[in-house]
Amino acid sequence: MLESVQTTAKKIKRLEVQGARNVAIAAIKAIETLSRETETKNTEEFLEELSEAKEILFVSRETEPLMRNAVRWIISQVEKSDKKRVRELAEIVSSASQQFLKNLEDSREKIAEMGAKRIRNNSVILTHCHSSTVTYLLKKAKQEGKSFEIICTETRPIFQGRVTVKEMLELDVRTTLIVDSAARFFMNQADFVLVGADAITSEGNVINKIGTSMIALEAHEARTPFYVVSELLKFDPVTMYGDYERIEERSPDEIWRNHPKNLIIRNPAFDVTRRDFIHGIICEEGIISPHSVIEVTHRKYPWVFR
Ligand code: RUB
Repeated sequence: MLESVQTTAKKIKRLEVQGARNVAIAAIKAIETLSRETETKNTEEFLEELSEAKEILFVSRETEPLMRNAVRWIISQVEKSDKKRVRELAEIVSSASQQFLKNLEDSREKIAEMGAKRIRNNSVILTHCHSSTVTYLLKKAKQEGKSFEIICTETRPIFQGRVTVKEMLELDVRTTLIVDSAARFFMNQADFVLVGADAITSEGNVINKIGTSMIALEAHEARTPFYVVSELLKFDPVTMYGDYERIEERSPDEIWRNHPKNLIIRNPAFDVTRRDFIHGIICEEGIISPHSVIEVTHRKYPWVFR
């Protein structure tokens, strides 16, 4: 029964599903499919199966609190229900999943509406990696008739920048691709930087694709505003209670296949950008300072802290 969950987890691990939001959506759908097809006979077995599914999904990528918050919330709806029949519990999973997805959709819309206002005609925006939330915001600005330019880093080692580039060209946006190390060279040409997020910590620091923090430092030095575009549900509550956000380390083969023996290759997928370098977080509650992230998340999603 857990096969479909295993398949989704493999796709997430291999980056066939990429970006925090898409990872969360895939995990939610896998949980929903599992509960629709389950052969468990009672509440205990059903909850046990959901818990196993949760573990499989959580280890597929360790720096993905949006996925964890989503799956935890959906399972909590089942746990607090007084229904006893598996079919009824499965229906709860299904409606909770739909509700969560709808909330994600609404958040993305609000983020895009507010963020697009920051884009003026002829703005030049630098971005890193591929964030579906960032590209949705840019699409919104384009639909509003704004004409702007984008500079994308290629994003070694997996080249997610090429995904961004293709989406921008489809929108007919003037697009320039640069190597990651050219970000400082072009920073003075950018009006601002927009990047996505995988995780937001209780201190207001942001974890995103490796290289993001370097770009933030460069933006700071060049006095170019650096914005993070993110749903608040990327907040990770464990960081509030002492744990650090774990940073996924991926295979060295992504960097160099058939590399010389005895060579050490390190391949962290993400890095931490300190709040001091973040101009603002563009989220569903507005454009906020990283300092207020706990307060705003707590007001909007109190259950995250339970
Ligand atoms: C993707 C990445 C994205 C965030 C946000 O890394 O760092 O900026 O996940 O994306 P990877 P979104 O390619 O390793 O998944 O806005 O789509 O949630």
